[in-house]
Amino acid sequence: MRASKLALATLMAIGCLNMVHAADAPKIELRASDVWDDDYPTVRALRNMGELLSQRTNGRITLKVFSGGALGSEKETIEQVKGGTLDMVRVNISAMNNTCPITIVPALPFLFRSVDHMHKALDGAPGEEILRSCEPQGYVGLAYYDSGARSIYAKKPVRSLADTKGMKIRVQPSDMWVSVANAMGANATPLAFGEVYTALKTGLTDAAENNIPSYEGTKHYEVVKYYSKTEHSMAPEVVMFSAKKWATLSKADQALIREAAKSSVTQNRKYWSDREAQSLAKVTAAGSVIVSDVDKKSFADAMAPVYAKFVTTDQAKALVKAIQDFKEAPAAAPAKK
Ligand code: GTR
Repeated sequence: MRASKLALATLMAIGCLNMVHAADAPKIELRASDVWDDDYPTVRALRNMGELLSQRTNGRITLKVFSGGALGSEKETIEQVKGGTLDMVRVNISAMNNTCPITIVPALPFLFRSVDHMHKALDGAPGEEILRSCEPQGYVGLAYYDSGARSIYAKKPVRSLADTKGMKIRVQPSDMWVSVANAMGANATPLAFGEVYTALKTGLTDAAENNIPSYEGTKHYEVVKYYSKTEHSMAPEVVMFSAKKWATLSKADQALIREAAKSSVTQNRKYWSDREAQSLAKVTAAGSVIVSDVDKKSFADAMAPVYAKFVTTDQAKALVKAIQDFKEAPAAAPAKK
């Protein structure tokens, strides 16, 4: 009896100490940026991460999400994160390619065999290594969000490599992406995301490439009608934290932030699959043509120069191999009767 009273008193004392500590710990008001609108799966997931952080710290750590590109383009905001004037950013991983070259790996054409392969490789050791490799450049990688597969959309159908010859294709501002378009025989037009609608409308570019939710969410489907399923890349979205700010946080807070980011991934995957279906329904109802009979092999076979040019370091080679060799977990055996 005496012993259990003592144990209870000790527990209460520890609880009080924790409360004092939590009350003493400074409030942390984090800011994050995303170019997408409030209802896009990435922004919803960031909000989800913020709610988790507030809940788990009784409101001590909060996260304000600036959506719709309010703080600038992807290029501008990743620079702010590096400088420490912004805490966090969600961008497509391709936006990081020139700054932290190892991020080229998951954006490489025809690397992932399926969405499941992509999830398992990114959830596993290769994904973790890439997230942790950008610290010298000023970024702590926290999580990947879904972005499906990217395909080409244009004013005409694209059924094989012959159709992209001479086509002006908008790509993300990344040397690797310029090389991908050139390997397709196209003329690469690197542009910031926000400039693509006008570029398609004015004919500065004939085509662009992206997933269906982006084709729909940007209203590009109003300008170009043919979405051809080349599915040439599954470059994921990524959440990057400022290494400068990170260094000022306690180990416990760093762990809380990492965990909240990881937890938001599950929500994001659900938001993503819902949005893919909704976007597909919306663009087809508006008259877009989804071209499925694409000779993907003709594109995949043309990508050797991209790998030769960008997979050059031992680390990049080892990661590509690890991802290619990555074994998806075998399907669960049927339960014995
Ligand atoms: C989208 C992505 C954006 C942006 C865009 C692009 O899929 O969600 O963050 O990177 O692609 O092509 O610029």
